[in-house]
Amino acid sequence: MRVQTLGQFIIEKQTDFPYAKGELSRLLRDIGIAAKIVNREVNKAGLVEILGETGEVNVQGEQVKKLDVFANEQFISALKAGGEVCAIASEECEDIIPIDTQVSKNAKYVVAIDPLDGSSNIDVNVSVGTIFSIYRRVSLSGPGTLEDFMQRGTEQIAAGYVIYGSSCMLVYTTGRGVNGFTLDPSIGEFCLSNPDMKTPQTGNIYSLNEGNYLHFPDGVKKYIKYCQEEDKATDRPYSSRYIGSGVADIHRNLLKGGVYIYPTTTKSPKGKLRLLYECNPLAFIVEQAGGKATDGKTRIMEKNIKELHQRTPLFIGSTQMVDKAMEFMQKHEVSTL
Ligand code: AHM
Ligand code: MG
Repeated sequence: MRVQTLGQFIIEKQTDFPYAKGELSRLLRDIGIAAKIVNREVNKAGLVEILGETGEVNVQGEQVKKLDVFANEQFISALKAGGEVCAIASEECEDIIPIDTQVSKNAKYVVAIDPLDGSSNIDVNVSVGTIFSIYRRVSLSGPGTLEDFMQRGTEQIAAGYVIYGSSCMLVYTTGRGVNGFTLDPSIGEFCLSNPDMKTPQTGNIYSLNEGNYLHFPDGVKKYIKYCQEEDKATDRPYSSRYIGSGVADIHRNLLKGGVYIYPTTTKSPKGKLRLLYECNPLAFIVEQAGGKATDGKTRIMEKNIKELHQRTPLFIGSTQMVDKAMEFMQKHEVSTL
């Protein structure tokens, strides 16, 4: 079988965008390169202390960094050096990072990124991820502005995630289906492994942090009970699977069918996850794979965005399962959304 690398695939797909001059392709390539570097560090995370003690990670005289800080710096510097973006928004940074370099003078795009999602899993050898979202700028020239990021999810030009798991995968969409690439460490390239990914319309996995049960809206509580009921026709009870690493949970559900829910809780009345660089890109991918993403009421990608780090509840996954959960939300609405 012919192996197709991410680079080759991107070049072939460039003809899908006759008006584009290759900037988006280069931008995706830059993200792929940063992802490989982050993957290298994630893979040796367990050695950090040992290597740190002997000073070996500090050959460049650098301090041993926490992985999320490292990932943030890698993506920012890859995007800055690539010259295709005029601003970056990151979960790690309070404000946007406007880019004002000679190479980015004519940059058309902005990138919103969660450099290392699933941070509670970093130190325990469990999958973490990166999520990214690309928009065309709305400001006219110069460094990008906050306004460039205040666009609805439906305006995304491309979105993707990287999962640093038992293997490293990059999954992305430009609005023409979803393709997945697995890193072949022997050649150091992402190779097309999951072309035109489609998610099942239904499944038997539900993923949410049940520890928060008492703080969930009634609709979610009732839906959980529905998932646990015995019913042959719908293959219930469903399995409960929750890694606590959004990319990993949603990636698994994308492949196998399932629903991931992060609802409002009394502790987080607006939900926990961020609209711009977590929910919108994941929603774009899942929708492109034939699934659905809402906040329990409204389609995620149609939500208005007013703040960079805006939170939202999230119901995402197989269409029929999201619809069912929303049915429960509507029936037991007390309106916390
Ligand atoms: P993070 O960006 O601080 O890592 O938070 C996002 C993560 C998701 O990956 C995950 O699904 C969720 O938060 C887990 O939250 P909780 O520990 O509250 O269940
Ligand atoms: Mg995150």
